[in-house]
Amino acid sequence: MAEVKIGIATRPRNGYFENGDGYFTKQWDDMLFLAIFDGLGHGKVAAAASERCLSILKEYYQAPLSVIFATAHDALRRTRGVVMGIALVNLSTLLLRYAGVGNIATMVISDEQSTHLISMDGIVGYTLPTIKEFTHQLIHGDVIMMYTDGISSSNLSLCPREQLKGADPQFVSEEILKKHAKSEDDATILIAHI
Ligand SMILES: [Mn+2]
Repeated sequence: MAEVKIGIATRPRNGYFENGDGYFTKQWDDMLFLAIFDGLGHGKVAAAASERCLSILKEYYQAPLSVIFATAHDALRRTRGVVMGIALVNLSTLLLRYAGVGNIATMVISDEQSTHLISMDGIVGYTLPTIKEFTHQLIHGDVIMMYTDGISSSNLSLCPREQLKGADPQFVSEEILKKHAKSEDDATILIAHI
């Protein structure tokens, strides 16, 4: 089975203690589950939605993606809601399945090109779209990068591919958070080397 290296960096909006962003990763058998989510707003209300979402993922990560989103949607109805992206990788076949709702950016960075995976409009807990899964065939050496809108995409696009692919993902995640996080929002980035 592939050895996967994962880096994650997250921090709340400047001046806040509670973080409305969250993440959950899990590896079992030959499966890898990667999720990041962003509770709407910031501070306590966003963190409450985010914590509820985390508890659902911990319980349901082995369920089909559509079931995970539907379960989280029900559980988050009386919260501000979250936007969320979930990537599920079969580490034997390297097939990636992705579903995202709302403003979460997910990219696969290969030697030749970067592929953006599509998230659907909506808010988990408020307006859930029909969940569509997208698939993408990975190869060894690919990098999966997921981040919330607290990271500036336009700045991040300047980040060299060699750095993303070459360096330790935890180091790179922390560097990106330092350089490209917006002071006025919670910010999270996850990088997985497949
Ligand atoms: Mn945000």
